Amino acid sequence: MTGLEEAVAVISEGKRFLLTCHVMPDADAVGSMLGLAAILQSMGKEVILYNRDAVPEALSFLPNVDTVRTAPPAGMRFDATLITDTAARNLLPRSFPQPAISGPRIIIDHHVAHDDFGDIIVRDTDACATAIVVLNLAEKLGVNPIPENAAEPLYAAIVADTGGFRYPGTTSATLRLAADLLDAGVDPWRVASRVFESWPMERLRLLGLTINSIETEFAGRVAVLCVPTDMLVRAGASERMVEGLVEYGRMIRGVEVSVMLWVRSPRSDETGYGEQLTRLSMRSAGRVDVAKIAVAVGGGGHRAAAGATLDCGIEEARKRVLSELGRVFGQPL
Ligand SMILES: [Mn+2]
Repeated sequence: MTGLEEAVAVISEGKRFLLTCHVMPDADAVGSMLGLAAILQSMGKEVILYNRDAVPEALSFLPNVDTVRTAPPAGMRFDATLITDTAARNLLPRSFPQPAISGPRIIIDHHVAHDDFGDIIVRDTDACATAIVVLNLAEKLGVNPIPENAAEPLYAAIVADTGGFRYPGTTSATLRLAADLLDAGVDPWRVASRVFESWPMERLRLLGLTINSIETEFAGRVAVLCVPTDMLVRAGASERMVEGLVEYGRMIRGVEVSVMLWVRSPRSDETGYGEQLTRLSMRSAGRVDVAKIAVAVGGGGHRAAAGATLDCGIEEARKRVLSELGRVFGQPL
């Protein structure tokens, strides 16, 4: 974590900070941002929270979630901007404040594939969640114990990014830090039931349709889940409800990689994309590094979970991804 000392210095000296995370934020992005905000507030700092997209409904139970603005604040300058869980510049909206407003940009992240944007980078690729990096930063800032309103969002982030302490990134240190958060007052079932369950009926219907259409490739080693727009319409589901359904492909015995593709409507302020967009999400059962596949088609992520946005329709995207997977499955693993 090369930038840790620099980040501590900038945060200690500054008074007012902008906190943000990647568009379409997930539990680790939001939880790390909310946790960091509460930590800075406990130090007497002023914080403004911003994300272009609304926080997902499943995370609406987290404390202070209603303080996240969906438009950048006007007429304010910041001593620094802290950006959680964000591996690339194009994961921030075009409307993101210029350096004169934002101050130095401090990246707090755990992704292996990173485009190294930002002025100060605090990145621990061994951390199972960005929330772990936030907890290490809090310790260096002398914030101990963790404030109660920081504990729940950070716990939610860790629970989500480890799949409930199941994924390979989970270590004894993860469990010790999680235990500290329980001591700070977190109710584990309240968090787990909201993060993993509490699905709207439409999402369950969409899961049914998606599972019914699963195909396998490479002699059953790759599962492909395609979610065209008409499937969303039939289920009455929204685009955001697709996120995460890729996990079900990985559950099939013998599947090494689960691939999910769905059409995504472009947004006016998105950087670098054309008219037709297909979203790709991949999960590995362990042996295959899906981050490499994602990078090859213009995305990024982790060894076991990665994704990309492709500048084409769903059929063309399927071809491109399967051709990259052919480099892996065309030869012995
Ligand atoms: Mn993360």
